[in-house]
Amino acid sequence: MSRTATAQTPIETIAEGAIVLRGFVESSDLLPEIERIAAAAPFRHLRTPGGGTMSVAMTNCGAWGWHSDPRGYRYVTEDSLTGRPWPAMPAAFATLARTAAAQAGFDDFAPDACLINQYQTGAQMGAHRDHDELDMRHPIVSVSMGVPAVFLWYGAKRAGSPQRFELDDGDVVVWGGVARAAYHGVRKLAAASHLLTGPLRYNLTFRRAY
Ligand code: MD3
Ligand code: FE
Repeated sequence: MSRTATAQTPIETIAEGAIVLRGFVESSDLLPEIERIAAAAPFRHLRTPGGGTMSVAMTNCGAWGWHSDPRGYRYVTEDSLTGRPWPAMPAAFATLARTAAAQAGFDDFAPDACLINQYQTGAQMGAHRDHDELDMRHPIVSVSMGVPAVFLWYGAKRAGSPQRFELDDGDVVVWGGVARAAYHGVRKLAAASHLLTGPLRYNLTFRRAY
């Protein structure tokens, strides 16, 4: 693991193309926005093409929202629960994503989608790649809040035993270049309590879908 000191943020490289900005955000600034978004577009457990139901509950903000149902995975402009457009992406969210991406050398990142994942105790995300976006040259910025999780990094192939990294409250990761296409997942969330979120973990992923 390498560390590059900058004036503001220590940058860790966890894999080629993937940098972690530890404690880059104050989750108390973001959680009220998440509550506001969830009041308009509630968290829900999406169904998958394979016939299952995701253990992670999801909602979105921004022009496009990630959606899964028995027909497949795709980005949609309307929330199927409410029939309304997704809540707008707060300006502070877009600025945070742009600033974090710039730290990794991606200038002018302009996300048009923000998936909000809510993990309860025992929720997990199996190994997958994010490839529903049109232009994979754009990075993805992820923000972790609340209870820490163990992130699993498989790399170019799903096979083999993954590397593990802890993602804590306030950590931001920028995934670009060769890391953008890597397989990754999240281990079953352990029972724990965070001052601001209780037993929950939240993760924001900022993407450029179109
Ligand atoms: C690596 N979310 O929503 S964030 C997802 O913690 C997702 O909720 C996880 O994977 C979570 O798709 C992991 C870290 C992350 C996000 C996107 C990536 C890692 C990534 C895209 C490419 C490679
Ligand atoms: Fe992912």
